[in-house]
Amino acid sequence: MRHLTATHWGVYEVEAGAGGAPALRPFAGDPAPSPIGLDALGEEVARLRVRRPAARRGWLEGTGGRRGDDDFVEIGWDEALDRVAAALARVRAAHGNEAIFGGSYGWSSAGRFHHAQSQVHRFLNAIGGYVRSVDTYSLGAARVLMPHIVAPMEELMVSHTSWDVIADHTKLFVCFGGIPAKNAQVSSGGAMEHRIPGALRRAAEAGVRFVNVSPVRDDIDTGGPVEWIPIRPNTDAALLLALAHTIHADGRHDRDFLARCCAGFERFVPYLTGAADGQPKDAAWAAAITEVPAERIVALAREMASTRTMLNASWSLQRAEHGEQPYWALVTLASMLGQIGLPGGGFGVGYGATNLMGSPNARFGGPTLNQGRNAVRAFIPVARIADMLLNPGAPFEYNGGRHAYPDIRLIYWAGGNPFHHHQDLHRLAEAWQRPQTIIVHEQFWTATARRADIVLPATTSLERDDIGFANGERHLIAMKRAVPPAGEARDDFAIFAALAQRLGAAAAYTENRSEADWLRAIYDDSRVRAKQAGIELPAFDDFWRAGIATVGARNARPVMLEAFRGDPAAHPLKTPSGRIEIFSERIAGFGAADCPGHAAWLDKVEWLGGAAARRFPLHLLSDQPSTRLHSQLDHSAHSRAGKVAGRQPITLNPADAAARGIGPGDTVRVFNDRGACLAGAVVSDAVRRGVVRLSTGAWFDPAPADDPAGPERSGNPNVLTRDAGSSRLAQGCSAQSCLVEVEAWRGPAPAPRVYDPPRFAARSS
Ligand SMILES: Nc1nc2c(c(=O)[nH]1)N[C@H]1C(S)=C(S)[C@@H](COP(=O)(O)OP(=O)(O)OC[C@H]3O[C@@H](n4cnc5c(=O)[nH]c(N)nc54)[C@H](O)[C@@H]3O)O[C@H]1N2
Ligand SMILES: Nc1nc2c(c(=O)[nH]1)N[C@H]1C(S)=C(S)[C@@H](COP(=O)(O)OP(=O)(O)OC[C@H]3O[C@@H](n4cnc5c(=O)[nH]c(N)nc54)[C@H](O)[C@@H]3O)O[C@H]1N2
Ligand SMILES: [Mo]
Repeated sequence: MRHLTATHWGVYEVEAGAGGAPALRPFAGDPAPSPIGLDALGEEVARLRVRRPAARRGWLEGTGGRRGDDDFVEIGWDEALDRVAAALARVRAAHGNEAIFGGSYGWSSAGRFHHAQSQVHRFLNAIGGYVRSVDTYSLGAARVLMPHIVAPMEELMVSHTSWDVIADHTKLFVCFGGIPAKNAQVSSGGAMEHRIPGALRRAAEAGVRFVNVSPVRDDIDTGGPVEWIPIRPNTDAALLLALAHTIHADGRHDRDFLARCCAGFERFVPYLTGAADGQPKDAAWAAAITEVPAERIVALAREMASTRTMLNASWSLQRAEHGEQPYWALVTLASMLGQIGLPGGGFGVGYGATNLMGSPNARFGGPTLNQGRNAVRAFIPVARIADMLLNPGAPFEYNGGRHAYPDIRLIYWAGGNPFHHHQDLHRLAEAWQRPQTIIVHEQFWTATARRADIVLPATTSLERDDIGFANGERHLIAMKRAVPPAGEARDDFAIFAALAQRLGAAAAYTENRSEADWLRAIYDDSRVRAKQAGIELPAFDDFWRAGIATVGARNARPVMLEAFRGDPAAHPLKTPSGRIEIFSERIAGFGAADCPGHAAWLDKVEWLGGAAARRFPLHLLSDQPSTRLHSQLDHSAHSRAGKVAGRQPITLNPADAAARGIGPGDTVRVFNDRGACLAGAVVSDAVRRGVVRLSTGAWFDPAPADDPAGPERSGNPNVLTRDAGSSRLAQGCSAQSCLVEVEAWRGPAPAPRVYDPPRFAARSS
């Protein structure tokens, strides 16, 4: 029997394979299916499952020990649930719910009911609340900046001009950071029809000229020629300012658009021309910062002003120190070009970052689990977790406000992997020793599971019923259980229901509904919202029987900000002026020197033009991995096939490799003052000189306690990245601002150990 299952990286068909065991096949309805999930039922994946509840011995026996070094002891479910409930009750009684950190950031799985982050938030709300995290690692700087100057990121993301409009109208498409089809493999909830490879090909065939401004060449593939402008990382704001300078100096800025649709242009001009600070932001100035020749900058600006031009910034640009600035500069330049709201012109913020941007499909609010109300007000910007744990009570700034870090005694994590996603992991490992109790639900023995006090085994999507839905996709998927749970794994929902029962909150958490009741309820809610948006979804039973529901493609061809451009008074933006804010009084009023009132180039701690580059002369890009989603399925055959000698590949330019005596396939040590890791060398001129690329997601595998100075062994870039906010405005993750050195590793190299299942200790008492 065939059913469908949804993952973030695509829909798969579950069929009987050899010997009758279920096997996964690509979804026939997908024009470019992703291989990421095909091995999800493989032996390599199964051997790392968490099969029984397990407790850290020092925590279980009250003898201390260190998270990360200690043994685990397997225990029964009843004891595990009793101990977790008791730990929660103890912390609430002694310190209140303000001492529980339940941010639990992470992508978890695609199904919308068993969405672990929603489940853990709903559970913690049912028992009195928790300290939450705001924003995302994806879009820390942009999510805070963009609502002040144009519109919330969520709104922009779902309203990008569609790819068919681009093919018909765009003449010049300038992307900053490519349009990586590797990233568009995924969409939160399930990329069901992978559109980007075909869309790029059709646009190129229709005559769109693509220019890629990026430290790497291979983050776009249109099947045709693409001009590559190999910019220094983190300097896009300077280039964008110089493009704006040229357009202004030529008098080709669109005065009508600036007057009708924008606010504060006249307050930005003195900075642009240098009247304010003596430094014109001209092409010669930017050439020294960006290493893009001044003539190319001037010529590109003139091309932009004379033809229908789309500008796009990858999300990576804002995951950096002062990551707000390239986004603000992009919007500023697009406003000066005056093509915002015209078919094929204006700007995009993340074409290619996931499958969503540029989708033509109808929009409606899909099924989601209501998380309830949080009675605790304290929060942190998501990437400030180590600061919070290390500095309880310390002040921090965020979006114009002053706040204090809460004093956390208990961490609850389900559906995320902080020892994947956070920066400066050695610092996080220290901060992680502070709380009394750390509880983790996991499917696999990840680095985070290995640093918990108690790990509760969670089922995978293939082991439970759920509904797959993602913004901008054409289908809802009835995800039917395909295999029995591994070992004693339970659904997150079942685990929380049992805990809520012990804590007297069962009714608040479950509303006396079973899994089946919930699936029907969240589908029916969504069906009402769909109807309001003019979309007819089948009744739940028909949907479940058919296994899929298809939402018709809408006929309209979306153009971002079209209505606003047509009549800004009738369709004002949600900014203070109702218009695009080239100067923001509000942000200027926050008084943060690292995010002034208009787009600016600001010097950085770690970039190739700064003093730090004398010791660490290579800029590390830790981009998203092509062979997996973050750390998920890193142990699968597909991800492993992408490794070099068992480690994450690092790509070096031939000149940088030769200068260090490094050849393809060599094991190298990548290091800076924060840490070191081993990686496998790939030598390619697809990365510019001075830049190395080490994609994220190799499982964190630090040297053992008996070799404290040894390097991390699987190639995890987050032992190197800097743990600092993008600015006092947004406090976003700034992983892309990181300098390193690389050297050949001579002699035998320690093999990664993290892909071996843990060995369990016996209980001493
Ligand atoms: N250096 C650097 N670091 C980065 C980035 C970067 O560009 N550079 N990117 C950042 C970005 S944008 C992001 S979004 C983050 C991603 O960081 P995360 O979202 O934390 O990474 P994942 O590996 O997807 O972690 C999800 C975890 O949830 C588990 N899981 C899946 N389904 C379930 C479930 O149903 N129940 C339970 N209990 N667990 C489940 C998986 O096994 C996995 O361990 O990383 C960030 N880190
Ligand atoms: N296969 C796969 N796809 C994914 C993910 C995954 O883990 N695996 N993660 C998903 C998630 S959670 C997110 S948030 C998105 C992230 O999407 P992005 O943040 O856009 O992804 P990255 O791969 O980090 O970067 C995109 C490109 O930007 C380039 N770049 C980096 N720094 C600079 C710079 O300073 N200037 C310029 N001009 N270019 C630069 C990089 O070299 C890279 O080629 O991806 C999503 N897609
Ligand atoms: Mo992300």
